[in-house]
Amino acid sequence: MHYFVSDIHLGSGDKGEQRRVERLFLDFLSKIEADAESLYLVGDIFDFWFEYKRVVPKGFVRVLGRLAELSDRGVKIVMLTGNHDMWVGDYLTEECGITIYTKPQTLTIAGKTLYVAHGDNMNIKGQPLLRAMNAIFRSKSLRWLASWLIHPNCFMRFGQWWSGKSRKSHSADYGPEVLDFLVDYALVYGQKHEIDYFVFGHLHYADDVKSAQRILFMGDWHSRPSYVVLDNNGEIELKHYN
Ligand SMILES: [Mn+2]
Repeated sequence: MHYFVSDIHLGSGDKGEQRRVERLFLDFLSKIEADAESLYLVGDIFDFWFEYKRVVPKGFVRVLGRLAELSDRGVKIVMLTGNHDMWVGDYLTEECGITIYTKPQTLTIAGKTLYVAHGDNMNIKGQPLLRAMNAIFRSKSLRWLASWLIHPNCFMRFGQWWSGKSRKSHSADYGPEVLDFLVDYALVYGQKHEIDYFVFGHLHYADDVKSAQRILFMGDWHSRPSYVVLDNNGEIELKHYN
């Protein structure tokens, strides 16, 4: 079996909430370990991650330990970074055996072709502010400069504040219309490429869209935990997790 999750946002909320979500995710990892061949972490696993050459953020040790253990046992673990954790370096690869991708991927799994992406930085042509922010956040030289100029305590404080702000923009009640821009993206992309399934996170709204393309959206783990599972016959399903 092949599992996909996104938007765990580890480290967000107060201490109690952080621990609750961490335990929920650990519980999930225990349940899937019996039959998991691979696990895809589709972005925003951490609410804020910025890595220096010799410094990483505090916290999440249980999850990191568990992921390392799964990887040591032969489960393939892949992370596609999200807008909250795009600044990972080599730590998660070296310590936990996780393969990191910073861009959307077309993957062949169980005989199917999947297009897997967090979902940020896509279909934003008409949004100059968002595009500018993306260019700044993704700039390798700015990231390098920041890591030499800004003390980790300052950067973490800023990042955690920024992440909280960004996340609150998700917390309003909204419906499936929030998915439209990624559905549009998939419909256009699917006309030119042979894709069996699209898998996205980012919008914190779980849904299984069955139109001209099959597009699965995973929700966030603070309000509506869900995941996607692909079996070895190539059947895919969105599941809720409580
Ligand atoms: Mn998110």
